Amino acid sequence: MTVVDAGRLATDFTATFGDPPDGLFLAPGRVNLIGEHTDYTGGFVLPFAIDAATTAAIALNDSGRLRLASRSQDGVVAVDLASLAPGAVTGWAAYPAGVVWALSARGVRVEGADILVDSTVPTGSGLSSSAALECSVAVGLRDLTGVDIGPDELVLACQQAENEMAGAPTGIMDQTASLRGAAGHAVFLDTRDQHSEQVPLDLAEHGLVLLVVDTHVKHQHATGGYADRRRSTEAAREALDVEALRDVAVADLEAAAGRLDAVTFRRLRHVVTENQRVLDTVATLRSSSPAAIGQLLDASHASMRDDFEISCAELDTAVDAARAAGSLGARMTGGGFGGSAIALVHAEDVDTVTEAVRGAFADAGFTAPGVFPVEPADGARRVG
Ligand code: GAF
Repeated sequence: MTVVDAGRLATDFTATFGDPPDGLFLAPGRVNLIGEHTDYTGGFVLPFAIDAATTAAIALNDSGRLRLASRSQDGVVAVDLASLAPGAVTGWAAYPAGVVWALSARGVRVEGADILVDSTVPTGSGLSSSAALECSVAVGLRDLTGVDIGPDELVLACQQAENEMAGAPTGIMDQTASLRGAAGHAVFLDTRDQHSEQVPLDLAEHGLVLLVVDTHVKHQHATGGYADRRRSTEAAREALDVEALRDVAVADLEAAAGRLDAVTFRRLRHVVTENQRVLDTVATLRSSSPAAIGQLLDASHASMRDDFEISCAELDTAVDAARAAGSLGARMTGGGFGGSAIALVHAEDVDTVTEAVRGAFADAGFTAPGVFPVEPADGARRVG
C-alpha cells in the first residue's frame, strides 16, 4: 500500500483555501490481528497500524469558522465554530468536525481552521478509514496549537467524535492503533485502563506475509448490526453483574449459560474466548514465530461466524479458500458485516493463496476482491 503525496496535497490546499497549510499530518489505518468486539467491553485487542493512511493539511486562522474539504468529496463544508455540536455536521465531515469539537472541550481550542484531507485507506473495508481521518486531524491540531495533550486523551477525543458526532458507537481500538502503531510491532491494548505495549510482529524475518482480502462488501458502524452486538454484550454484563466482560473467565462460561438467553450467551462466549485468544496470541508472539498463531486466528473467525454472527458469505469464502490453499490461519478483521479478512501465509504461498481466493470469489459470483500484503507501520505523525 502507499500514502498520499504530501507535496501535492499542500498544493491542492492552497488552491482550495487561498493560502498554504501550516502543516501536514498523517495517520494510518489499521489491521486488527486479533481481539474483535472486545474493545467496548473493557477487553483486550491486538491491532497494528498499516502503511495506508489519511493525510490532513491544516491551517489555523481567526475566522471563527471551520472549513473542511476532502479530495474524494465535492465542495467545502463550512461551519461556525460557535455552533459546532452533535448534529451540526453530517456525512464524512462529521468525523473531522467532531475531532475539533471534542478537542476543544479538552483545551485544544482553535479560533478558526481550514482542513483538506486525502486518504489511501479504503472506506468501509474494515481497515479503519474513520480513525485514520480522526487521528490525522487530532495530531495536527495538537501540534499546531502546541497544547500538551497525551495520546490516551487524543484517543478518547477521537472516539467521542465518532460516537457523538458521527453516531457510530465504536470503541478505542482503532484510534489507539493509529496513534500508537510502530513498524515491526502490534499494539497490545488493555481497553479497561488504556495500558498498551508493543508486541514484536516481524513477519518478513520469519518468511511470512499477512494478506488482506478486501471483499468490497461495504459496512457502516453508525447503522445496523454493530450497535446491536454492543447492546448484547451490555445485556450480558448486566445479567452477570460484572464490571466488564473480561471479568468472566472461560471457565465461568458454563455457569453463565443458565443465566442468559441462548443468543446473549453466544455473544458472551465470543467476547470471553476472544479475550483469551488475544492473551494467548501475545504470549505466542513473545515466545515463538508468528507462524504459531494460525490456529488462534482460525478459532477467532469461527467464534465471530458462529457465536457473534458478524461474518458474511464473502468473508467466510475468503477465509475458507485461503486456508484450503495453505494459509496458516485466517479470520475476518474489524467490525464485520463486510470489510476485510486477513490470512497469514508463508511467503512462497502468497501467489497460490491469492489465486485461490480470487478463484473462489469468481466461482461464487462475488465481486472480485482486493488482495494485498500489509506490514506493521509507524503511527500518526507530522509529515510536512
Ligand atoms: C470497529 C470499531 F471501530 C472498533 O472500535 C472495534 O469495536 C471493531 O470494530 C471490532 O473489534 O473497527
